Amino acid sequence: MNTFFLRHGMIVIADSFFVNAYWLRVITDTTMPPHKKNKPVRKRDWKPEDWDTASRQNRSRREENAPQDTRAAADYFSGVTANALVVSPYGVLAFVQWNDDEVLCRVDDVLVDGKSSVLAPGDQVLVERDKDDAVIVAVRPRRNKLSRPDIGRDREQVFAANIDYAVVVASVAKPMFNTGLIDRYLVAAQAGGVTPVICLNKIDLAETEPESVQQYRELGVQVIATSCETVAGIDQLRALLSGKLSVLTGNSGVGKSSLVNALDPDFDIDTQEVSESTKKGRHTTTTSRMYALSGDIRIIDTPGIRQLGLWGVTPAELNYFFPDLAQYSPMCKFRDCTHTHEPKCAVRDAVEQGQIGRARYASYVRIRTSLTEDSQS
Ligand SMILES: Nc1nc2c(ncn2[C@@H]2O[C@H](COP(=O)(O)OP(=O)(O)OP(=O)(O)O)[C@@H](O)[C@H]2O)c(=O)[nH]1
Ligand SMILES: [Mg+2]
Ligand SMILES: [Zn+2]
Repeated sequence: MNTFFLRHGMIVIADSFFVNAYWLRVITDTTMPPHKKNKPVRKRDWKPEDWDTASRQNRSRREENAPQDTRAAADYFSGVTANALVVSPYGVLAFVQWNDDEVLCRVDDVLVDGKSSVLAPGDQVLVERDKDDAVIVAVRPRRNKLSRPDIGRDREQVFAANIDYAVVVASVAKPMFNTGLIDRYLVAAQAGGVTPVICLNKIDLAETEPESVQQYRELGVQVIATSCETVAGIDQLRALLSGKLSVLTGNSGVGKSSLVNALDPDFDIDTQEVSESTKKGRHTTTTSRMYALSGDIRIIDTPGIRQLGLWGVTPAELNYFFPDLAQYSPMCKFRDCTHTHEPKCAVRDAVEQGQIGRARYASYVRIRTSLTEDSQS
């Protein structure tokens, strides 16, 4: 729990570092003065493609209110001209990159839901600033995003927006290489419209690469092997990320923050050893934050996540986010085959014949079970 003193002496408690995107609202008239109360706002979804991010319970009601004509809606939202980039949301405040400065802004009420704003690092925003105050009053439609369900609440948490690459960091050891988590991140990236890249870190700790890494290359996912200790692979990662905005995601302790420090030696952000007894990270990074590194690299460091939930993916759709499985599903006897128990299932046959990796199939089944449980709860 963190406290912040505002200019007016008010204390703001910020207890949620991830960003909630349930009520995504855009102001109808972005030229309005920021402090005017009861301004005419319209509750809107972010953009037509994002309507599925609405609360499942409220989805139909919200769709009724949404603009009917997709083109008209896109024009409506694209009217916001951004002049700053969100670096780090912080409850009802947010740091933004404004020209070359980093400025702490208030977030206008229309972009706040409960104790936190709906903003995420990478959001392009309109800031109105006078000599005493800086207020974020509007936000551009998102090109893409990486998100998950907000724990215990039926809404979405977006942890990075408008990103070129989702860098899924996994360590070969300490903590143990975990394909289950990678598979979940790959689904989340595809669901959010983001290109994933796998960064296999801590390669100084193993003689050989884990066998299952090759399957990701075969799926067309770029894999970069790195070590923050020996700096192996860091140049390659730097070249990939140059000129881009990316997000580092993955389990706690895999070395996300260490990679930021390795990419730019001018940085020295907090990192912490993995616990000797549990072999797990200690959740050192507690808030998502964008860094501007040398070499024109912008990168969002995020806190490690133990179990990544998936937002906006139904059990029936999951198949499509596993392209290695999906290529066989048209051959299943039943069109709505879940590939878990049905007879004459081409996917399970392909697993038996070694054409689909068993671990990938196991991930599919595990994720499907969790999505089915979620949709029943
Ligand atoms: N041997 C080795 N250790 C590394 C490497 N990269 C990071 N580490 C160590 O791993 C530990 C965890 O690194 P962090 O960068 O804090 O990990 P993180 O992913 O940011 O963790 P959270 O912030 O908790 O999500 C630190 O002790 C690092 O020094 C590497 O390539 N090789
Ligand atoms: Mg960290
Ligand atoms: Zn099947």
